[in-house]
Amino acid sequence: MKLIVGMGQTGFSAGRFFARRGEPFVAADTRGASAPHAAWQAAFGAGTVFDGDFGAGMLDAAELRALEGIVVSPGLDPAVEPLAGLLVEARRRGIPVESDIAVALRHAPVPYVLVTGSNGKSTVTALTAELLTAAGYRVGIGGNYGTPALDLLAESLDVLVLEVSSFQLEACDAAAIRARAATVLNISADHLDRHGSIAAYAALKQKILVQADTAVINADDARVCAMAADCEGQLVTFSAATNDDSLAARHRYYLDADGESLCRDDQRLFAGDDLALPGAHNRMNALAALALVEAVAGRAAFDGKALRAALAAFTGLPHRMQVVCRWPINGGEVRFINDSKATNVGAAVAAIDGLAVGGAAGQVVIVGGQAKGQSFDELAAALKAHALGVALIGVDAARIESVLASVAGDTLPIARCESLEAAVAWSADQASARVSAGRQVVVLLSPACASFDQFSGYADRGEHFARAAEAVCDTRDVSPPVSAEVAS
Ligand code: UMA
Ligand code: ADP
Repeated sequence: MKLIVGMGQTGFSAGRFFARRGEPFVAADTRGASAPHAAWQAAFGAGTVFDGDFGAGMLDAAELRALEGIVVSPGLDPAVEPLAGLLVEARRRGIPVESDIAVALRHAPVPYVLVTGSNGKSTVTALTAELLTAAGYRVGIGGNYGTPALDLLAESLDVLVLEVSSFQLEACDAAAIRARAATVLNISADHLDRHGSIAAYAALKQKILVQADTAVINADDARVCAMAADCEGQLVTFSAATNDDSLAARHRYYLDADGESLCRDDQRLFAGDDLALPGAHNRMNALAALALVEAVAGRAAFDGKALRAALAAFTGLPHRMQVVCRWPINGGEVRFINDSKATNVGAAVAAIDGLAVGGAAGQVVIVGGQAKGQSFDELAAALKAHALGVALIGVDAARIESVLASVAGDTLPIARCESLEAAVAWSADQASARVSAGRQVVVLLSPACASFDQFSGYADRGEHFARAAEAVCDTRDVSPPVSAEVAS
Protein backbone atom coordinates (compact mmCIF):
# COMPACT_ATOMS: atom_id res chain seq x y z
CA MET A 1 0.00 0.00 0.00
CA LYS A 2 1.22 3.47 -0.94
CA LEU A 3 0.07 6.75 0.55
CA ILE A 4 -0.11 9.68 -1.86
CA VAL A 5 -0.02 13.00 -0.02
CA GLY A 6 -1.61 15.84 -1.97
CA MET A 7 -4.37 15.69 -4.55
CA GLY A 8 -2.87 18.13 -7.03
CA GLN A 9 -1.43 17.40 -10.47
CA THR A 10 1.40 15.43 -8.89
CA GLY A 11 -0.89 13.34 -6.70
CA PHE A 12 -3.07 12.43 -9.67
CA SER A 13 -0.02 11.42 -11.71
CA ALA A 14 1.15 9.22 -8.81
CA GLY A 15 -2.32 7.64 -8.66
CA ARG A 16 -2.20 6.88 -12.40
CA PHE A 17 1.30 5.43 -12.02
CA PHE A 18 0.33 3.06 -9.20
CA ALA A 19 -2.91 2.17 -10.96
CA ARG A 20 -0.96 1.18 -14.10
CA ARG A 21 1.26 -1.03 -11.97
CA GLY A 22 -1.64 -2.56 -10.09
CA GLU A 23 -0.27 -1.33 -6.76
CA PRO A 24 -2.83 -0.35 -4.11
CA PHE A 25 -2.82 3.26 -2.90
CA VAL A 26 -4.81 5.81 -0.96
CA ALA A 27 -4.54 9.59 -1.06
CA ALA A 28 -4.75 12.19 1.67
CA ASP A 29 -4.77 15.96 1.41
CA THR A 30 -4.28 18.59 4.09
CA ARG A 31 -6.98 20.80 2.60
CA GLY A 32 -9.85 18.77 4.08
CA ALA A 33 -13.18 19.32 2.40
CA SER A 34 -11.73 21.70 -0.19
CA ALA A 35 -9.48 18.97 -1.61
CA PRO A 36 -10.75 17.47 -4.89
CA HIS A 37 -12.13 14.26 -3.36
CA ALA A 38 -14.86 13.82 -5.95
CA ALA A 39 -12.49 14.14 -8.90
CA TRP A 40 -10.10 11.73 -7.23
CA GLN A 41 -12.78 9.14 -6.63
CA ALA A 42 -14.06 9.57 -10.17
CA ALA A 43 -10.54 8.87 -11.45
CA PHE A 44 -9.53 6.05 -9.13
CA GLY A 45 -12.69 4.68 -7.53
CA ALA A 46 -14.14 4.53 -4.03
CA GLY A 47 -11.77 3.52 -1.25
CA THR A 48 -8.78 5.38 -2.67
CA VAL A 49 -9.20 8.42 -0.39
CA PHE A 50 -8.02 8.23 3.22
CA ASP A 51 -11.04 8.80 5.46
CA GLY A 52 -9.57 9.97 8.76
CA ASP A 53 -7.82 13.13 9.95
CA PHE A 54 -4.51 14.13 8.37
CA GLY A 55 -1.50 13.74 10.69
CA ALA A 56 0.88 11.32 12.36
CA GLY A 57 -2.06 9.29 13.68
CA MET A 58 -2.85 8.20 10.12
CA LEU A 59 -0.10 5.61 10.33
CA ASP A 60 -2.08 3.70 12.97
CA ALA A 61 -5.16 3.47 10.79
CA ALA A 62 -6.13 -0.03 9.71
CA GLU A 63 -6.06 0.83 5.99
CA LEU A 64 -2.44 2.08 6.26
CA ARG A 65 -1.02 -0.77 8.38
CA ALA A 66 0.79 -2.32 5.42
CA LEU A 67 2.16 1.01 4.25
CA GLU A 68 5.28 0.64 2.09
CA GLY A 69 5.92 4.21 1.08
CA ILE A 70 4.69 7.77 0.91
CA VAL A 71 4.77 9.98 -2.19
CA VAL A 72 4.61 13.58 -1.13
CA SER A 73 3.53 16.44 -3.42
CA PRO A 74 5.95 19.34 -3.95
CA GLY A 75 3.52 22.09 -2.97
CA LEU A 76 3.53 20.92 0.65
CA ASP A 77 6.29 22.16 2.96
CA PRO A 78 7.65 19.13 4.85
CA ALA A 79 8.54 21.32 7.84
CA VAL A 80 4.99 22.61 8.31
CA GLU A 81 2.20 20.82 10.17
CA PRO A 82 0.28 18.67 9.65
CA LEU A 83 2.72 17.10 7.15
CA ALA A 84 5.75 17.58 9.42
CA GLY A 85 4.36 15.31 12.14
CA LEU A 86 3.39 12.62 9.65
CA LEU A 87 6.88 12.61 8.13
CA VAL A 88 8.62 12.38 11.51
CA GLU A 89 6.48 9.38 12.42
CA ALA A 90 7.01 7.77 8.99
CA ARG A 91 10.78 8.09 9.33
CA ARG A 92 10.65 6.68 12.86
CA ARG A 93 8.86 3.63 11.44
CA GLY A 94 11.25 3.31 8.50
CA ILE A 95 8.61 4.09 5.88
CA PRO A 96 10.28 5.67 2.80
CA VAL A 97 9.10 9.14 1.83
CA GLU A 98 9.75 10.25 -1.76
CA SER A 99 8.80 12.96 -4.19
CA ASP A 100 7.20 12.03 -7.51
CA ILE A 101 10.51 12.84 -9.21
CA ALA A 102 12.35 10.34 -7.01
CA VAL A 103 9.84 7.64 -7.95
CA ALA A 104 9.93 8.59 -11.63
CA LEU A 105 13.73 8.52 -11.86
CA ARG A 106 13.88 5.15 -10.14
CA HIS A 107 11.46 3.69 -12.69
CA ALA A 108 12.56 5.60 -15.80
CA PRO A 109 12.94 3.09 -18.66
CA VAL A 110 15.05 5.48 -20.78
CA PRO A 111 17.91 7.92 -20.10
CA TYR A 112 16.94 11.24 -18.62
CA VAL A 113 18.18 14.82 -18.71
CA LEU A 114 17.52 17.06 -15.70
CA VAL A 115 17.34 20.84 -15.65
CA THR A 116 17.21 22.99 -12.56
CA GLY A 117 18.32 26.46 -11.45
CA SER A 118 16.64 29.60 -10.22
CA ASN A 119 15.80 30.97 -13.67
CA GLY A 120 15.61 29.67 -17.20
CA LYS A 121 14.56 26.11 -16.29
CA SER A 122 11.45 25.96 -18.44
CA THR A 123 13.11 27.70 -21.37
CA VAL A 124 16.11 25.34 -21.33
CA THR A 125 13.91 22.29 -20.81
CA ALA A 126 11.69 23.23 -23.75
CA LEU A 127 14.60 24.17 -26.02
CA THR A 128 16.54 21.01 -25.19
CA ALA A 129 13.46 18.92 -25.95
CA GLU A 130 12.91 20.75 -29.26
CA LEU A 131 16.54 20.23 -30.30
CA LEU A 132 16.56 16.55 -29.37
CA THR A 133 13.31 16.09 -31.27
CA ALA A 134 14.96 17.71 -34.28
CA ALA A 135 17.85 15.28 -33.85
CA GLY A 136 15.39 12.41 -34.25
CA TYR A 137 14.66 11.46 -30.64
CA ARG A 138 11.24 10.72 -29.20
CA VAL A 139 11.36 13.10 -26.26
CA GLY A 140 9.22 13.18 -23.13
CA ILE A 141 9.18 16.67 -21.67
CA GLY A 142 7.79 17.51 -18.25
CA GLY A 143 8.43 17.56 -14.53
CA ASN A 144 7.90 20.90 -12.81
CA TYR A 145 7.06 22.22 -16.29
CA GLY A 146 4.00 20.76 -18.00
CA THR A 147 3.34 17.04 -17.73
CA PRO A 148 4.17 15.49 -14.33
CA ALA A 149 7.15 13.14 -14.66
CA LEU A 150 5.28 9.96 -13.67
CA ASP A 151 2.82 10.42 -16.54
CA LEU A 152 5.70 10.39 -19.02
CA LEU A 153 6.64 6.87 -17.98
CA ALA A 154 3.53 5.58 -19.73
CA GLU A 155 4.76 6.76 -23.15
CA SER A 156 7.09 5.15 -25.70
CA LEU A 157 10.10 7.45 -25.67
CA ASP A 158 13.84 7.57 -26.22
CA VAL A 159 14.74 10.16 -23.61
CA LEU A 160 13.11 12.24 -20.87
CA VAL A 161 13.89 15.93 -20.43
CA LEU A 162 12.69 17.02 -17.02
CA GLU A 163 12.60 20.37 -15.27
CA VAL A 164 12.99 19.76 -11.56
CA SER A 165 12.25 22.19 -8.74
CA SER A 166 13.88 22.52 -5.35
CA PHE A 167 10.57 21.36 -3.84
CA GLN A 168 10.70 18.12 -5.85
CA LEU A 169 14.30 17.52 -4.82
CA GLU A 170 13.62 17.67 -1.06
CA ALA A 171 12.36 14.11 -0.77
CA CYS A 172 14.81 12.78 -3.34
CA ASP A 173 18.09 11.07 -2.51
CA ALA A 174 21.10 12.28 -4.56
CA ALA A 175 22.42 8.71 -4.67
CA ALA A 176 19.32 7.64 -6.60
CA ILE A 177 19.69 10.27 -9.34
CA ARG A 178 21.76 9.18 -12.36
CA ALA A 179 21.09 11.56 -15.19
CA ARG A 180 22.60 11.18 -18.65
CA ALA A 181 23.12 14.92 -18.35
CA ALA A 182 22.07 17.52 -15.81
CA THR A 183 22.43 21.25 -15.36
CA VAL A 184 22.08 23.81 -12.60
CA LEU A 185 21.62 26.94 -14.68
CA ASN A 186 22.16 29.52 -11.97
CA ILE A 187 21.47 30.13 -8.30
CA SER A 188 19.82 33.26 -6.94
CA ALA A 189 17.51 33.67 -3.97
CA ASP A 190 14.16 31.93 -4.35
CA HIS A 191 11.81 29.98 -2.09
CA LEU A 192 13.86 31.01 0.96
CA ASP A 193 10.68 31.09 3.04
CA ARG A 194 10.66 27.31 2.65
CA HIS A 195 14.34 26.36 2.41
CA GLY A 196 15.66 28.77 5.04
CA SER A 197 18.93 29.79 3.38
CA ILE A 198 20.41 30.08 -0.08
CA ALA A 199 22.96 27.41 0.89
CA ALA A 200 20.19 24.93 1.73
CA TYR A 201 18.38 25.83 -1.50
CA ALA A 202 21.56 25.39 -3.58
CA ALA A 203 22.30 22.04 -1.89
CA LEU A 204 18.94 20.71 -3.07
CA LYS A 205 19.64 21.76 -6.65
CA GLN A 206 23.14 20.26 -6.52
CA LYS A 207 21.70 16.77 -6.02
CA ILE A 208 21.06 16.34 -9.75
CA LEU A 209 24.70 16.99 -10.70
CA VAL A 210 26.54 14.63 -8.37
CA GLN A 211 26.17 11.38 -10.32
CA ALA A 212 25.26 12.78 -13.73
CA ASP A 213 27.28 11.29 -16.60
CA THR A 214 27.67 14.87 -17.80
CA ALA A 215 27.29 17.81 -15.41
CA VAL A 216 26.64 21.05 -17.28
CA ILE A 217 27.95 23.90 -15.15
CA ASN A 218 27.42 27.66 -15.45
CA ALA A 219 31.03 28.81 -15.18
CA ASP A 220 29.90 32.40 -14.55
CA ASP A 221 27.93 31.58 -11.42
CA ALA A 222 30.09 31.14 -8.32
CA ARG A 223 27.51 29.07 -6.45
CA VAL A 224 27.16 26.67 -9.37
CA CYS A 225 30.94 26.48 -9.92
CA ALA A 226 31.33 25.46 -6.29
CA MET A 227 29.24 22.36 -7.08
CA ALA A 228 31.72 21.12 -9.69
CA ALA A 229 34.09 19.65 -7.11
CA ASP A 230 31.49 17.05 -6.06
CA CYS A 231 30.57 15.96 -9.60
CA GLU A 232 31.52 12.37 -10.36
CA GLY A 233 30.89 12.47 -14.11
CA GLN A 234 32.44 14.65 -16.79
CA LEU A 235 32.16 18.41 -16.60
CA VAL A 236 30.98 20.62 -19.43
CA THR A 237 30.81 24.36 -18.83
CA PHE A 238 28.92 27.26 -20.38
CA SER A 239 29.90 30.86 -19.99
CA ALA A 240 29.45 34.33 -21.42
CA ALA A 241 33.20 34.78 -21.05
CA THR A 242 35.13 33.54 -24.03
CA ASN A 243 36.47 30.03 -23.56
CA ASP A 244 37.36 30.25 -19.87
CA ASP A 245 39.11 27.01 -18.83
CA SER A 246 39.22 27.46 -15.08
CA LEU A 247 37.21 24.29 -14.36
CA ALA A 248 39.26 22.07 -16.72
CA ALA A 249 36.03 20.96 -18.42
CA ARG A 250 35.75 18.24 -21.06
CA HIS A 251 34.01 20.76 -23.33
CA ARG A 252 33.43 24.47 -23.01
CA TYR A 253 30.43 26.27 -24.48
CA TYR A 254 30.73 30.04 -24.58
CA LEU A 255 29.76 33.24 -26.36
CA ASP A 256 32.20 34.68 -28.83
CA ALA A 257 33.82 38.03 -28.11
CA ASP A 258 30.89 39.76 -29.84
CA GLY A 259 28.60 38.21 -27.21
CA GLU A 260 26.42 36.75 -29.96
CA SER A 261 27.84 33.59 -31.55
CA LEU A 262 27.45 30.27 -29.77
CA CYS A 263 30.79 28.45 -29.60
CA ARG A 264 32.14 25.12 -28.40
CA ASP A 265 35.82 24.57 -27.66
CA ASP A 266 37.62 26.10 -30.63
CA GLN A 267 34.61 26.19 -33.00
CA ARG A 268 31.79 28.60 -33.70
CA LEU A 269 28.64 26.41 -33.78
CA PHE A 270 25.94 28.98 -34.49
CA ALA A 271 25.78 32.67 -35.30
CA GLY A 272 23.72 35.01 -33.14
CA ASP A 273 21.21 35.24 -36.01
CA ASP A 274 20.59 31.48 -35.85
CA LEU A 275 18.92 31.97 -32.46
CA ALA A 276 15.40 33.42 -32.34
CA LEU A 277 15.41 33.82 -28.55
CA PRO A 278 16.17 37.41 -27.54
CA GLY A 279 18.39 38.70 -24.75
CA ALA A 280 21.72 37.90 -23.16
CA HIS A 281 20.27 35.47 -20.61
CA ASN A 282 18.73 33.42 -23.40
CA ARG A 283 22.11 33.03 -25.11
CA MET A 284 23.30 31.43 -21.90
CA ASN A 285 20.18 29.25 -21.88
CA ALA A 286 20.91 28.19 -25.46
CA LEU A 287 24.50 27.25 -24.58
CA ALA A 288 23.25 25.08 -21.72
CA ALA A 289 20.69 23.40 -23.99
CA LEU A 290 23.34 22.66 -26.64
CA ALA A 291 25.60 21.11 -24.02
CA LEU A 292 22.75 18.87 -22.84
CA VAL A 293 21.92 17.89 -26.41
CA GLU A 294 25.52 16.90 -27.12
CA ALA A 295 25.59 14.76 -23.97
CA VAL A 296 22.62 12.77 -25.31
CA ALA A 297 23.00 12.86 -29.09
CA GLY A 298 26.70 13.50 -29.61
CA ARG A 299 28.50 16.29 -31.42
CA ALA A 300 27.24 15.05 -34.80
CA ALA A 301 23.73 16.26 -33.94
CA PHE A 302 24.88 19.83 -34.61
CA ASP A 303 25.88 19.11 -38.19
CA GLY A 304 22.55 18.67 -39.97
CA LYS A 305 20.11 21.43 -40.94
CA ALA A 306 17.38 20.18 -38.60
CA LEU A 307 18.97 21.37 -35.39
CA ARG A 308 19.76 24.82 -36.82
CA ALA A 309 16.14 25.11 -37.99
CA ALA A 310 14.84 24.13 -34.54
CA LEU A 311 17.08 26.70 -32.88
CA ALA A 312 15.80 29.37 -35.23
CA ALA A 313 12.17 28.34 -34.73
CA PHE A 314 12.16 28.45 -30.93
CA THR A 315 10.89 31.90 -30.01
CA GLY A 316 10.43 31.23 -26.29
CA LEU A 317 7.58 30.39 -23.96
CA PRO A 318 4.53 32.46 -23.05
CA HIS A 319 4.74 34.91 -20.12
CA ARG A 320 8.50 35.36 -20.55
CA MET A 321 9.36 38.75 -22.08
CA GLN A 322 6.42 38.52 -24.45
CA VAL A 323 5.28 41.63 -26.30
CA VAL A 324 1.53 41.87 -25.73
CA CYS A 325 0.66 45.02 -27.68
CA ARG A 326 2.00 48.35 -28.90
CA TRP A 327 0.59 51.82 -28.57
CA PRO A 328 1.92 54.32 -31.12
CA ILE A 329 1.89 57.78 -29.56
CA ASN A 330 3.68 61.11 -30.00
CA GLY A 331 5.55 59.67 -32.99
CA GLY A 332 6.96 56.95 -30.72
CA GLU A 333 5.53 53.89 -29.05
CA VAL A 334 4.60 52.34 -25.70
CA ARG A 335 5.18 48.59 -25.68
CA PHE A 336 3.56 46.29 -23.11
CA ILE A 337 5.74 43.31 -22.19
CA ASN A 338 4.51 40.35 -20.16
CA ASP A 339 7.26 38.74 -18.05
CA SER A 340 4.88 37.31 -15.44
CA LYS A 341 7.06 34.21 -15.11
CA ALA A 342 9.69 36.38 -13.39
CA THR A 343 8.68 35.10 -9.96
CA ASN A 344 11.94 36.00 -8.23
CA VAL A 345 14.35 38.91 -8.03
CA GLY A 346 17.01 37.29 -10.25
CA ALA A 347 14.61 36.91 -13.17
CA ALA A 348 13.20 40.44 -12.85
CA VAL A 349 16.68 41.97 -12.66
CA ALA A 350 17.68 40.03 -15.80
CA ALA A 351 14.60 41.45 -17.57
CA ILE A 352 15.15 45.05 -16.42
CA ASP A 353 18.89 45.03 -17.18
CA GLY A 354 18.28 43.26 -20.50
CA LEU A 355 15.74 45.89 -21.63
CA ALA A 356 18.10 48.67 -20.62
CA VAL A 357 20.74 47.41 -23.05
CA GLY A 358 18.12 46.47 -25.65
CA GLY A 359 17.42 49.97 -26.95
CA ALA A 360 14.20 51.00 -25.13
CA ALA A 361 14.23 54.66 -24.10
CA GLY A 362 12.90 53.69 -20.70
CA GLN A 363 10.67 51.35 -18.78
CA VAL A 364 7.87 51.56 -16.27
CA VAL A 365 7.91 48.37 -14.25
CA ILE A 366 5.14 46.56 -12.39
CA VAL A 367 6.45 44.48 -9.47
CA GLY A 368 5.03 42.77 -6.38
CA GLY A 369 3.05 39.83 -5.08
CA GLN A 370 4.28 37.30 -2.52
CA ALA A 371 7.88 38.00 -1.53
CA LYS A 372 8.88 34.41 -0.58
CA GLY A 373 11.49 35.69 1.91
CA GLN A 374 13.67 37.38 -0.72
CA SER A 375 15.82 40.47 -0.30
CA PHE A 376 14.76 43.26 -2.67
CA ASP A 377 18.05 45.18 -2.60
CA GLU A 378 19.16 44.03 -6.06
CA LEU A 379 15.75 44.72 -7.55
CA ALA A 380 15.70 48.21 -6.07
CA ALA A 381 19.17 48.90 -7.51
CA ALA A 382 18.08 47.76 -10.99
CA LEU A 383 14.87 49.82 -10.78
CA LYS A 384 16.76 52.89 -9.59
CA ALA A 385 19.22 52.51 -12.49
CA HIS A 386 16.72 51.86 -15.28
CA ALA A 387 13.05 52.51 -14.36
CA LEU A 388 11.08 55.65 -15.13
CA GLY A 389 8.43 54.61 -12.63
CA VAL A 390 7.39 51.61 -10.53
CA ALA A 391 3.87 50.31 -9.88
CA LEU A 392 3.58 48.03 -6.86
CA ILE A 393 0.97 45.32 -6.47
CA GLY A 394 0.20 42.49 -4.09
CA VAL A 395 0.48 41.49 -0.49
CA ASP A 396 4.16 42.43 -0.05
CA ALA A 397 4.04 45.76 -1.89
CA ALA A 398 4.85 47.69 1.29
CA ARG A 399 8.07 45.70 1.84
CA ILE A 400 9.27 46.41 -1.66
CA GLU A 401 8.26 50.07 -1.40
CA SER A 402 10.32 50.61 1.76
CA VAL A 403 13.46 49.08 0.17
CA LEU A 404 12.87 51.11 -2.99
CA ALA A 405 12.35 54.32 -1.05
CA SER A 406 15.58 53.82 0.88
CA VAL A 407 17.55 53.14 -2.34
CA ALA A 408 15.93 55.61 -4.74
CA GLY A 409 14.61 58.27 -2.35
CA ASP A 410 11.95 60.42 -4.03
CA THR A 411 13.69 60.41 -7.42
CA LEU A 412 11.51 57.61 -8.77
CA PRO A 413 7.71 57.85 -9.18
CA ILE A 414 6.17 54.96 -7.25
CA ALA A 415 2.49 53.97 -7.06
CA ARG A 416 0.88 51.42 -4.76
CA CYS A 417 -1.94 49.87 -6.80
CA GLU A 418 -4.93 47.89 -5.56
CA SER A 419 -5.03 45.71 -8.66
CA LEU A 420 -2.93 44.75 -11.65
CA GLU A 421 -5.43 46.58 -13.84
CA ALA A 422 -4.85 49.79 -11.87
CA ALA A 423 -1.09 49.24 -12.14
CA VAL A 424 -1.36 48.89 -15.92
CA ALA A 425 -3.41 52.09 -16.21
CA TRP A 426 -0.96 54.09 -14.03
CA SER A 427 2.04 52.68 -15.90
CA ALA A 428 0.46 53.50 -19.27
CA ASP A 429 0.03 57.12 -18.19
CA GLN A 430 3.62 57.34 -16.94
CA ALA A 431 4.98 55.72 -20.10
CA SER A 432 2.95 57.82 -22.54
CA ALA A 433 4.15 60.99 -20.83
CA ARG A 434 7.76 59.96 -21.57
CA VAL A 435 7.38 58.93 -25.23
CA SER A 436 8.79 61.21 -27.86
CA ALA A 437 9.31 60.94 -31.62
CA GLY A 438 11.05 57.75 -32.70
CA ARG A 439 11.44 56.52 -29.10
CA GLN A 440 10.01 53.53 -27.34
CA VAL A 441 8.99 53.24 -23.68
CA VAL A 442 8.13 49.85 -22.23
CA VAL A 443 5.54 48.92 -19.64
CA LEU A 444 7.03 45.77 -18.16
CA LEU A 445 5.30 43.28 -15.87
CA SER A 446 8.23 41.49 -14.23
CA PRO A 447 6.96 41.05 -10.69
CA ALA A 448 9.91 39.34 -8.90
CA CYS A 449 7.31 37.65 -6.69
CA ALA A 450 4.91 34.73 -6.62
CA SER A 451 1.38 35.48 -7.74
CA PHE A 452 -0.77 33.35 -5.47
CA ASP A 453 -1.98 36.24 -3.29
CA GLN A 454 -4.00 37.67 -6.21
CA PHE A 455 -3.97 35.05 -8.98
CA SER A 456 -4.14 31.30 -9.50
CA GLY A 457 -0.58 31.33 -10.86
CA TYR A 458 1.87 33.23 -13.05
CA ALA A 459 -0.08 32.37 -16.23
CA ASP A 460 -3.29 33.81 -14.77
CA ARG A 461 -1.38 36.96 -13.75
CA GLY A 462 0.13 37.24 -17.23
CA GLU A 463 -3.28 36.86 -18.86
CA HIS A 464 -4.76 39.59 -16.64
CA PHE A 465 -1.86 41.85 -17.62
CA ALA A 466 -2.35 41.09 -21.32
CA ARG A 467 -6.08 41.84 -21.15
CA ALA A 468 -5.52 45.08 -19.26
CA ALA A 469 -2.76 46.13 -21.65
CA GLU A 470 -4.87 45.30 -24.70
CA ALA A 471 -7.76 47.27 -23.24
CA VAL A 472 -5.48 50.28 -22.83
CA CYS A 473 -4.15 49.86 -26.37
CA ASP A 474 -7.65 49.39 -27.83
CA THR A 475 -9.31 52.31 -26.09
CA ARG A 476 -6.38 54.50 -26.96
CA ASP A 477 -6.74 53.58 -30.62
CA VAL A 478 -3.69 51.56 -31.54
CA SER A 479 -2.55 48.75 -33.76
CA PRO A 480 -3.87 45.23 -33.05
CA PRO A 481 -2.14 43.07 -30.38
CA VAL A 482 1.05 41.28 -31.42
CA SER A 483 0.55 38.21 -29.29
CA ALA A 484 3.31 35.91 -30.52
CA GLU A 485 6.08 38.47 -30.63
CA VAL A 486 8.93 38.33 -28.16
CA ALA A 487 10.70 41.32 -26.70
CA SER A 488 14.11 42.23 -27.98
N1 UMA B 1 -1.79 21.66 -1.11
C1 UMA B 1 -2.26 21.61 0.17
N2 UMA B 1 -2.43 20.39 0.73
C2 UMA B 1 -2.15 19.25 0.07
C3 UMA B 1 -1.66 19.30 -1.23
C4 UMA B 1 -1.49 20.54 -1.81
O1 UMA B 1 -2.53 22.62 0.78
O2 UMA B 1 -2.34 18.17 0.69
C5 UMA B 1 -1.58 22.97 -1.72
C6 UMA B 1 -0.10 23.34 -1.79
O3 UMA B 1 0.36 23.93 -0.63
C7 UMA B 1 -0.05 24.19 -3.04
C8 UMA B 1 -1.14 23.61 -3.92
O4 UMA B 1 -1.99 22.88 -3.07
O5 UMA B 1 -0.36 25.52 -2.74
C9 UMA B 1 -0.61 22.75 -5.04
O6 UMA B 1 0.31 21.80 -4.48
P1 UMA B 1 0.65 20.43 -5.22
O7 UMA B 1 1.87 19.90 -4.61
O8 UMA B 1 -0.57 19.58 -5.27
O9 UMA B 1 0.96 20.96 -6.69
P2 UMA B 1 0.71 20.23 -8.07
O10 UMA B 1 -0.62 20.58 -8.59
O11 UMA B 1 1.02 18.80 -7.94
O12 UMA B 1 1.80 20.99 -8.98
C10 UMA B 1 3.17 20.63 -8.78
C11 UMA B 1 4.02 21.87 -8.92
N3 UMA B 1 3.57 22.85 -7.93
C12 UMA B 1 4.36 23.22 -6.89
O13 UMA B 1 5.46 22.76 -6.70
C13 UMA B 1 3.80 24.25 -5.97
C14 UMA B 1 3.92 22.45 -10.30
O14 UMA B 1 4.88 23.49 -10.43
C15 UMA B 1 4.27 21.37 -11.32
O15 UMA B 1 4.09 21.88 -12.64
C16 UMA B 1 3.37 20.16 -11.10
O16 UMA B 1 3.54 19.68 -9.74
C17 UMA B 1 3.70 19.01 -12.05
O17 UMA B 1 4.94 18.46 -11.76
C18 UMA B 1 4.34 24.81 -10.41
C19 UMA B 1 5.20 25.69 -9.51
O18 UMA B 1 4.78 26.78 -9.16
C20 UMA B 1 4.38 25.39 -11.84
N4 UMA B 1 6.41 25.24 -9.14
C21 UMA B 1 7.33 26.03 -8.33
C22 UMA B 1 8.15 26.97 -9.20
O19 UMA B 1 8.27 26.72 -10.41
O20 UMA B 1 8.69 27.94 -8.64
C23 UMA B 1 8.29 25.09 -7.61
P1 ADP C 1 12.04 29.00 -14.66
O1 ADP C 1 11.37 27.80 -15.21
O2 ADP C 1 13.34 28.71 -13.98
O3 ADP C 1 11.15 29.88 -13.87
P2 ADP C 1 11.76 30.33 -17.25
O4 ADP C 1 12.46 29.84 -18.44
O5 ADP C 1 10.31 30.05 -17.12
O6 ADP C 1 12.54 29.85 -15.95
O7 ADP C 1 11.97 31.90 -17.14
C1 ADP C 1 11.50 32.55 -15.96
C2 ADP C 1 11.92 33.97 -15.92
O8 ADP C 1 13.34 34.07 -15.81
C3 ADP C 1 11.56 34.76 -17.14
O9 ADP C 1 11.09 35.96 -16.63
C4 ADP C 1 12.81 34.93 -17.94
O10 ADP C 1 12.82 36.15 -18.63
C5 ADP C 1 13.91 34.87 -16.85
N1 ADP C 1 15.09 34.11 -17.27
C6 ADP C 1 15.14 33.10 -18.15
N2 ADP C 1 16.39 32.60 -18.24
C7 ADP C 1 17.16 33.30 -17.38
C8 ADP C 1 18.54 33.25 -17.02
N3 ADP C 1 19.37 32.37 -17.58
N4 ADP C 1 18.96 34.14 -16.08
C9 ADP C 1 18.11 35.02 -15.52
N5 ADP C 1 16.81 35.12 -15.83
C10 ADP C 1 16.32 34.28 -16.75
